[in-house]
Amino acid sequence: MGSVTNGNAVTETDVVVVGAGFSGLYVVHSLAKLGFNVRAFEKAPDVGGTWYWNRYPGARCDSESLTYCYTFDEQLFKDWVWSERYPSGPEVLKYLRHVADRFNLRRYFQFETAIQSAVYDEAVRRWTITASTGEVLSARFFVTAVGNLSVPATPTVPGIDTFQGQWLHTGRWPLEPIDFTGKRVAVIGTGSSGVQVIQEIAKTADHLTVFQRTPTFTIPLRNLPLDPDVQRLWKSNYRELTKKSRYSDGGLPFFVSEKPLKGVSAEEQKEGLERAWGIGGFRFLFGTFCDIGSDHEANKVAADFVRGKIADIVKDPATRETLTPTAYPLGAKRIPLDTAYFQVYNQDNVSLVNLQVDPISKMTPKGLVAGTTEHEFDLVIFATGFEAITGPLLQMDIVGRGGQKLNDTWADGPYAYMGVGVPGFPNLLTLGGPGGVGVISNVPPTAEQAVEFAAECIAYLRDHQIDEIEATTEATDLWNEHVRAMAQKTMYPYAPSSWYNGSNLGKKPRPFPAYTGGFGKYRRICDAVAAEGYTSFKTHRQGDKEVTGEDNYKAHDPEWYIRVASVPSNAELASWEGRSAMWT
Ligand code: NA7
Repeated sequence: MGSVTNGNAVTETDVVVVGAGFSGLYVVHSLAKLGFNVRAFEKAPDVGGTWYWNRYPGARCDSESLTYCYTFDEQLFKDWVWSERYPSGPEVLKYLRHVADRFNLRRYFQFETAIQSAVYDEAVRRWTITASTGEVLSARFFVTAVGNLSVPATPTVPGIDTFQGQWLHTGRWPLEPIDFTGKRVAVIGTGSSGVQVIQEIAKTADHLTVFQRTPTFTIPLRNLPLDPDVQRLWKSNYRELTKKSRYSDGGLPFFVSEKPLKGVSAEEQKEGLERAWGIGGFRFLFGTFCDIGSDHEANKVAADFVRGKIADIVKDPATRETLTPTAYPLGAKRIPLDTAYFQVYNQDNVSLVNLQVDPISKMTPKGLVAGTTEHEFDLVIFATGFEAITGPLLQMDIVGRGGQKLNDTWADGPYAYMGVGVPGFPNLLTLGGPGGVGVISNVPPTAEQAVEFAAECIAYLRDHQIDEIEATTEATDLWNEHVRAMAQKTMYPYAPSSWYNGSNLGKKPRPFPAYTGGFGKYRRICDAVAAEGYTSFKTHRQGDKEVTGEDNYKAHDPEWYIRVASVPSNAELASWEGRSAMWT
């Protein structure tokens, strides 16, 4: 449907969505099913979100395959066959393409198109959205499904343009494969991407030099071909496991220990940690002892255990010392999972540079200078991470009420009421946004919850003739306070540099941007807000002269959040399961 405004053709639609990753695909599917006109935009030539771009060798998800997929459609879950315990990047991409085909979702998307600006028109309570093609849209709702790790951060290194070799970022890897054989390669960065790519490049490069800023803890991945019996068993327990993961702390249906490490003997501590080390994955953090993430003494025992493993592997004492993290607790920074990360430093073709001693000052035609040494390379790889959380949102010029820019609103750090609504930006829904659980919980179930909350909210507003919804400053302030108080009980504030708080970009750390009370509890809070008819938001009913929602909301205090965040009863879980039928 089109109309003409001010001489320019303006396409009218109910909702504009940005992004074709896990959230984007599902929100488009959900809104279309609910009868809305949806237009969706994606910069990449196809679906996949961050998995479209992160094609570096060794790229792999560190959530297990059977948990790294949608659960909204039982048949989809049962039909798709995963090949390994953890999915490789290409396998995740193949899965998302299958989802797009299966539900015929590409028809809603315009690919290779960025949203350049979104300006809220208060007079008509709609967003005016401009795409890079020049198309202008008018939409009641603007839904961002842009992911938290999608805009790569490449440091500004003087002289980068003079380098005569090739340089790449792991988050924007070219489509054609790169052969490292016979090459002198640099990798800068030792986060999850760095650890994965280092392990691969070390296999074939003539020489690999790793430039490390902060030493990292890693936990073994223990990847394997996925046992068909395990996959069958899992699928036959689809309902039970899905329910568990939807109410779990991290979006994973695994056993979570309730036993404190400090409550058992040193032998039992060692035995529990050793067993989990053998199983691999994040169960090391959740399935061993419940106080590793909250008690500094317990954390130190687990961290010492990991440091002991590094000492067992790395032979050269100086390299071992540089690689061993000592300045922050285990889990304060996102822990990479590895296959043979520390082992590569025993190879003759791998060397390590400690950037805390020898910082990079410039790139030259031949390579780069760290400290007083010029290192020569054919290929320099930046595994330096992302402009996390805010990057993709601030790339769009989002302007709310009274000309207020999101860029300015978030100058001291990003925030959103329950991760989804920013005061001053009505009818903008930020899926997986700051203040939600997006950055610390398993992505697909988290994305499903965010989508279901947003889609149900938009449908509720339509059914109640409400044309505007906005997070209030009061409720948002209280929510932020609650989020910050919860984060103080964790190890996250003790990270020296972290993409969670933006300090990875050399900026002043911002408040921790996620709700750490657990995904299940967060879901309960969102459900309660929905059940109350979104009264903690301001709303405006069509035809009313003014925003009557002003006195319509009640700002929830932390006590309210804590109360509704109690563990659900089985009866409640069963009724939730019934409700989820609308999504299948
Ligand atoms: P991360 O986890 O942000 O890691 C980036 C790495 O690059 C990390 O080791 C950084 O050191 C290092 N880095 C960043 N900027 C620089 C500069 N300017 N100079 C030297 N080194 C630098 O990104 P990843 O892509 O590995 O992983 C992101 C997430 O994807 C991961 O957490 C999973 O959730 C999936 P630092 O530690 O900050 O000192």
